[in-house]
Amino acid sequence: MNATNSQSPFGSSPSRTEVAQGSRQARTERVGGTARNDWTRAEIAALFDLPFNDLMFEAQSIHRANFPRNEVQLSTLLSIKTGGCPEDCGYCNQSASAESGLKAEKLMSVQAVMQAAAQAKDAGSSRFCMGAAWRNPKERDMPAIVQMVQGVRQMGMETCMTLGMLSEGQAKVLADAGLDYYNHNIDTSPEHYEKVITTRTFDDRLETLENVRNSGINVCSGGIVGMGETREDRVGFLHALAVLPTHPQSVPINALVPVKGTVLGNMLADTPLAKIDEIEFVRTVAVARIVMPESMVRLSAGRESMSDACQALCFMAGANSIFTGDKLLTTANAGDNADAALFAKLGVVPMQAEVKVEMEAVAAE
Ligand code: SAM
Ligand code: DTB
Ligand code: SF4
Repeated sequence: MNATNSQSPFGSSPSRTEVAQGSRQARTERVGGTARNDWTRAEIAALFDLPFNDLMFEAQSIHRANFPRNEVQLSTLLSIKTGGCPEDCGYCNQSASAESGLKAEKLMSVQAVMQAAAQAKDAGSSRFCMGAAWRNPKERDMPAIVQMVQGVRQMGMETCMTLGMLSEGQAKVLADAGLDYYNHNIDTSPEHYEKVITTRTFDDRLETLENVRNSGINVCSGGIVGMGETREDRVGFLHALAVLPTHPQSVPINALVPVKGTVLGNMLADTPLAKIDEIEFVRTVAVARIVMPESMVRLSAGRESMSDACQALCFMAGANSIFTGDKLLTTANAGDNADAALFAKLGVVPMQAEVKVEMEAVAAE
């Protein structure tokens, strides 16, 4: 089974046999063993300050030492429960306090989720990420959630869920169901955090990450750039991730998608200059790659309005995962045809799930 099939616009990716035949050494220049979690803010700030070419060289060197050079992992998102969220995240159109006009919906049926997952697999995705606009899952929702995880796994895709805060017990239930990844972002620096969200604290987020980590599920945690934060906040954001007891296995870097009716969307509409500079965005990706050398770095929301050149720089800076498809959770995404064209231009191919697992296993040795 390939990561792609005949229906995928991404064309051919290395087959399982090719992957098995090409030794890991041929695909990377060195393997793992370089992660540290004693980074200081001053060290991270110094990386941000490097001349751009030096920063890119360092990030690309670390990237190719740890990962296949020209492979990008594909994940597909599905909003399994949209809108009406009691949290007040200033960037989010799913918050009940946003005036974005988004209609609140109930949790999707397991069957409808399976249909969407089958389509994602056909389009070449190796991971299916299911997101719910909840503060936290209720106990009554857990049986359906467990069935969704089991069903998607049976299709041969990796599973990821993002359902808000998770208790120790709920993390265990999801781990037992076979969940591969749980996404819970710290979003920004501890200092900037309270300017964006008031209904749950930065420490609440760290507690959920601890529950997930202790359950054995892989942690996916990152944040958003372009929310009016300072360079110092971007340093503090990456520092908070880099000093976790274990680096998140996956680090999504989102560029704010400004949605009218949200606090931050309105703010950006009033002050267009506040939009993040693309070079500063690429620097953030590069520093993430350097300080978390063995983590997958995902170029997440915001690609739809990003030039091919900016995305190419992000891949050069060490991003090696994207969300595919026309839609993220509720907002537009670049789309498979645009992505396939970009991959062809760059000579990039979809990463196979088993390659990534193999790399992670070696890094952990
Ligand atoms: N409700 C759950 C939670 O917040 O934990 C899961 C879904 S939530 C939409 C997942 C993440 O998507 C957020 O933590 C945030 O980092 C990102 N996100 C949400 N809206 C965004 C936007 N407009 N632009 C960029 N990233 C966004
Ligand atoms: C993440 O860091 N980005 C994704 C995923 N994790 C769940 C979500 C992006 C959402 C962008 C806004 C939307 O489409 O609703
Ligand atoms: Fe709710 Fe998640 Fe949106 Fe925050 S980011 S308002 S928790 S859906």
